[in-house]
Amino acid sequence: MSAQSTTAHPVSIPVSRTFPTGFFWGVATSAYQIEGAWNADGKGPSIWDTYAHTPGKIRDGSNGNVANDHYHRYKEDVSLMHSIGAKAYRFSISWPRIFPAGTGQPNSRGLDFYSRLTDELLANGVEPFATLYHWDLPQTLQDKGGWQSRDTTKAFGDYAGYVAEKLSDRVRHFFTINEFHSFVDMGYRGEEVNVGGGTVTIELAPGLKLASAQLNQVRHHSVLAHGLAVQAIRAKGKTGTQCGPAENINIYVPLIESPEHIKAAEAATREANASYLTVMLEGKYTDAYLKETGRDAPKFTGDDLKIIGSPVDFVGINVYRPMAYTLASDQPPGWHEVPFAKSHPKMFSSWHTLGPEALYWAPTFVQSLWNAKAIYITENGCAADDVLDADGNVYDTDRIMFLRNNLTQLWRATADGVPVNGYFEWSLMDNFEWTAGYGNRFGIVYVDFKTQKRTPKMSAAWFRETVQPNAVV
Ligand code: PNW
Repeated sequence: MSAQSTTAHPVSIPVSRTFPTGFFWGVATSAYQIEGAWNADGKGPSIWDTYAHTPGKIRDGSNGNVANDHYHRYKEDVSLMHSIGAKAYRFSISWPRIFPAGTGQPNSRGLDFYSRLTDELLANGVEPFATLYHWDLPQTLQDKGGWQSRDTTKAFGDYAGYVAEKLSDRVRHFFTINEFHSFVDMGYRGEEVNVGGGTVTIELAPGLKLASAQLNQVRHHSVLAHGLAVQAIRAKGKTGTQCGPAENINIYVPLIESPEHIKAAEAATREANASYLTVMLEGKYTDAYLKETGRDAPKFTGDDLKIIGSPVDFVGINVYRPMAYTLASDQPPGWHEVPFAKSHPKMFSSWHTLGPEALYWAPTFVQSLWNAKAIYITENGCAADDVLDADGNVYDTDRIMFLRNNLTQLWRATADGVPVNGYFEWSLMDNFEWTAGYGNRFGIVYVDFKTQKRTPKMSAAWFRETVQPNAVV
């Protein structure tokens, strides 16, 4: 076929898979992972400063002291967001920048940073979405028991109310807490994750190994803190300020999509999230959870449950992978988990089993189980072993494959009428990936950590070409 005939009959790409009008296409980051400036302008230490400074905790011996130096380079980073077409940005606020000791006197220089960042975002047409807790607890509070102490829940509510009061004239959406399940289960016990052919253990700060009863109490405190924050934001924020959680939902995916297996996967999902999303959205623990935990169940009052179940404006969910595939079973509890095949494909991170259908079933079940009015995909993305090519590009074919397949499944959910209002790609740029250090690159922008030079990867070009027609093709 000649070049001429190709021109005469160009391949046409039908733009049919469009997302709802006004869909927020965003990118996400978190404070400790990008800001650096760990002790600048009056900031107090957080548990992540302490943990990363402890030898042996981070795989490459690194820490977040400098990270992406975003604290000083935020203008460049916002203009990067603008250039790759992002319409929204989900960032987190570092609690110990605002309250260096967790409670008491606020530090105005800390708040000023987020105020300047917000102004810069709005000037660039990027909508700010702020997360109030992305794991960097003030060390002073950890020294008093951290999330094992009920006092921390009150301190969090007070901090949330203060930030809402100061920023809600410009920030209209707040996420209370990021990934309850991760920071509690991985931080206070360490978690074994099933992957094809084995398990990997993941730990996060503060790196404790609590027994079940104590762990369940920390879980309870995390959702109580969320509820207190929701109430504080309502009390102190401008009218119309919206808030909700950002949880990494444990999603069970039906291996075969027929009604009985779908129903089984939905029931499994509700139970698998009993201590977090289910109690926040139903205002009570499931019978099965209380029975299963028995003597180790959390201690709580009826008032606690009312606070925990405070109505939210939206449900944010982080979706990276299916927790498991399921099939219906005639044995209780009505489903059984199908282990991932040994050769089941994975992405670069040790825990990252590939299963794009999770991005269809997660919002679908959030609506069917809890009748959510609005849903945000607060994180989705993957790490890759990215290299800067001699021609200056990063050809991250694996990430583009991952995003295209995931977003096709998300589109399918919106086409079915599931109210998904936005999607935040994790992450805007390579950053400090917790215990994996700087080796696991999650960005759609490449970062040379020696020079701080940012280079958009091919996936950033792909992202822009998705945002522009508001469709995944
Ligand atoms: C999330 N898993 O963590 C966090 O919110 C981010 O800070 C982090 O950088 C990002 O995802 C990538 O890891 C996760 O085991 C940790 O499925 C573990 C899992 C998922 C997300």
